[in-house]
Amino acid sequence: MATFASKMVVSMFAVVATLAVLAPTMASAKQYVVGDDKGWTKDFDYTTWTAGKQFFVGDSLVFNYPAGKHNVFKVNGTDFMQCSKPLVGAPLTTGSDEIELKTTGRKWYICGVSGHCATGQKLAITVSDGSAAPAPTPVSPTTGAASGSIVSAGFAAAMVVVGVLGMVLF
Ligand SMILES: *[C@@H]1O[C@H](CO)[C@@H](O)[C@H](O)[C@H]1NC(C)=O
Ligand SMILES: [Cu+2]
Repeated sequence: MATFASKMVVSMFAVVATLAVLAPTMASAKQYVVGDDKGWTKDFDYTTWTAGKQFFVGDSLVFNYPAGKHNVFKVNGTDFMQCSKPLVGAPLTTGSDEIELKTTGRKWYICGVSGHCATGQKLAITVSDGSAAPAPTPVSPTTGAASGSIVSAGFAAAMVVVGVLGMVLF
């Protein structure tokens, strides 16, 4: 026969397991201020700034700069390398331009003010699929990045079933 305490334990299993399923999808989107305190400026090494950062779909970039001094063009890899403005399309110019990363892949941005890109005012990032992110799931029996979340979701779902059964049976 079940005590109140054992029912509590079983219920908590269900709660924890449910959270384990939901946690990866609740992973909050990050907002990256490009260049941090320095913002979007000339003579800055944005390659160093991106080092160690992982960008996922849903995250966003914010380009901060004094409006009028700089701008933000989204360009392709060729234009990025050559620091050339795109033939079509207008730049962002507000001085606090937020760009949501909606798709995966390589993304390139440059300042279109003459000469600025050549000093380093250019940003290249790679955006990954958020669902492939290695999710920190403490109940996961494996540490595999891609399979881990699937395995842990299955494991958590099983724990929910166990939890519900437990509550019904005892
Ligand atoms: C990059 O964009 C420019 C226009 O800004 C275009 O002329 C060029 O063909 C593009 N290159 C690639 C590889 O798509
Ligand atoms: Cu500039």
